[in-house]
Amino acid sequence: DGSELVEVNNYVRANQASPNKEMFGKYAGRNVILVSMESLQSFVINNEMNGEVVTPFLNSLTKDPDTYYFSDFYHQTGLGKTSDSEFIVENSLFGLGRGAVFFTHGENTYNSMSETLGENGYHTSVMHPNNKSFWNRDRIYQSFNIEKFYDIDSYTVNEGEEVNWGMKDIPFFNQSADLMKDIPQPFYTRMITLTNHYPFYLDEEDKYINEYTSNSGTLNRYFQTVRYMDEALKLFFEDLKEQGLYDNSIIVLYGDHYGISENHNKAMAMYLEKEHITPYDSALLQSVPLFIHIPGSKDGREITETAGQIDLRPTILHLLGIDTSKDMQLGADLFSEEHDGFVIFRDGRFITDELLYTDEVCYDRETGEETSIDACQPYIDRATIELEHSDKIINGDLLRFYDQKTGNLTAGAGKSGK
Ligand code: GP9
Ligand code: MN
Repeated sequence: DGSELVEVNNYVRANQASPNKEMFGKYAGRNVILVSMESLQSFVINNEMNGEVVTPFLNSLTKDPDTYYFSDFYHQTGLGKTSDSEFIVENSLFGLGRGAVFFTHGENTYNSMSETLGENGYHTSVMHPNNKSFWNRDRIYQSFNIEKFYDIDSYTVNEGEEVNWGMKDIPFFNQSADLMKDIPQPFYTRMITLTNHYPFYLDEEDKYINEYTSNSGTLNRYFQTVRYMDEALKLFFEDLKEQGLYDNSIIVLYGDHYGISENHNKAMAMYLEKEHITPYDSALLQSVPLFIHIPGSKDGREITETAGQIDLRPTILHLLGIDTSKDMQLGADLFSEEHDGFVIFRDGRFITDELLYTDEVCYDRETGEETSIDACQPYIDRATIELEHSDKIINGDLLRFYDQKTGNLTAGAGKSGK
């Protein structure tokens, strides 16, 4: 019932991270282009595979004066995979521990980032060349108040432009940049790539590097599809410049979730030159890259703060100068001095700058040695509370009772609890 909202609201209000004064509003009015990079994990960044560079373009961004590169950033998804990452980014809440929230709670009331940006004069859209009803997107995007969904029907898939689950990334980005030029500015668009998807197949002409040489065909092909996506991103930046959209935009790139499951641990161990992949290693392998690319900023650098997808929404809104102090969010602005280096996974694992918790064991992050559970306990408690609060909001459809503009709890909330 609505009374749960009182408790959740108190927690969220008490735990807000105030924006970084220098960054707040620094890029007000810019377009925001988010790119969800399918199955991209951090282990390929600035790494080689049998002597070949895997992500030359993204590697260049890690050293780019206009890019904040977050190297200790993690996905927080569960079974909802891409859709969970979308949910987290839009709402700064977790997905659910069972099933996919996109399917189970598509009709809830939400205060999505799209809705907030819409209220602030932005045109909002998603670009993804797949059937619109996949993951129930068409339905929940209405609940998110996303103005336009450029689904497969907005694209022309020519002969040879399809692989794995849909349209190849290069023509996708190319046609998307064309579509973007006709969107009223400022706009917020969220693009979802598809080529780097299991089972990671490619046509011969799209293979820029060789396969890897382990016993896992999946991991072997993964390097090639990642390399292809990297090329597509490079070309997309060029398209944006050609369309005159580059200078006035913020481009945020992040991995949606892991691509290589624990079924391929033997092959991963070989690649990472380890004896085997431990639970401690597996948790760290959930790192996905995040790039916040701001043309002209000249303030770019690597940021090693431990963080997760849940932090994106307040970070982006604050860069645009939009206050989130009344939002029902569980993430924190990545540029805030009050951001805690702490990321909670959907399954209860967590990582801080000093600790790592998995399989009910507390590890020293630095050494990988087991340490006393007492060190982890405060974080275990906090992870439990935050996951529970998120679940309560979703399962109780509690945002029905919340007015984000005023921060007031409305009709029904709290009444039955008093
Ligand atoms: C489907 C695409 C992939 O449209 O987003 O979904 P995933 O299997 O990665 O969740
Ligand atoms: Mn995905």
